[in-house]
Amino acid sequence: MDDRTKQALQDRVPPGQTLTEGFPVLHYGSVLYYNDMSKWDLRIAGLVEDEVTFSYKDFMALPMREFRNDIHCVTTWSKLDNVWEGVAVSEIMKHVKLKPEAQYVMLHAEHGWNTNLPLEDFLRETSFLGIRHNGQLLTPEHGYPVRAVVPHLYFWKSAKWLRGIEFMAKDKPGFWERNGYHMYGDPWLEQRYDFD
Ligand SMILES: Nc1nc2c(c(=O)[nH]1)N[C@H]1C(S)=C(S)[C@@H](COP(=O)(O)O)O[C@H]1N2
Ligand SMILES: [Mo]
Repeated sequence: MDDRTKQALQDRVPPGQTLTEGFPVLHYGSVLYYNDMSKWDLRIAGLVEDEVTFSYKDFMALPMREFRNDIHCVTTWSKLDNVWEGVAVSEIMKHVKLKPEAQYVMLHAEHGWNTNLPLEDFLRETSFLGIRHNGQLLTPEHGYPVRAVVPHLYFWKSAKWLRGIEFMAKDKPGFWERNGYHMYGDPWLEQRYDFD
């Protein structure tokens, strides 16, 4: 690798992060294994005119496309050049009419795990609900069947085993945020923890 290529890669790595080639598995609690997708749904609720629920079949019929990104975990690993397939958040939002007070989002996963982020970050064109990573269906460990991916924030905001999207007027801490992680989590600003 020449120096310019090396520098170009290095410019994609936020401060305090180290590149990994693997795909570490990180979460609180146990991995979910589904055997009956007829019981799975994704519920869109909170400050919406009408709640929307996607069954697994409905969800899988939504338009999917490829996304490429770099991901940055707060525990200091970064993984470049991920190739995903998923549903753009903008595609989901075609089915949802937000109330004007909606400013924040809570992503709800299985086991009551959740994470918060501002609405505008959720709505970025780089945010999506992923079903495949590097050509493979998500494994149970990585959030099968559907995980959020919000690549411009630390990877803890990318909820695995996603089951709900809740729109809120005010920010509210999710699971790790209640346990000292930063409310926003910008990797370029090293917004890791919020202890004072
Ligand atoms: N449902 C759920 N999603 C989660 C977590 C979790 O504990 N539960 N952990 C987050 C954290 S801290 C990270 S770093 C990433 C890790 O995703 P990976 O295991 O696919 O690498 O998932 C995020 N999504
Ligand atoms: Mo993490």
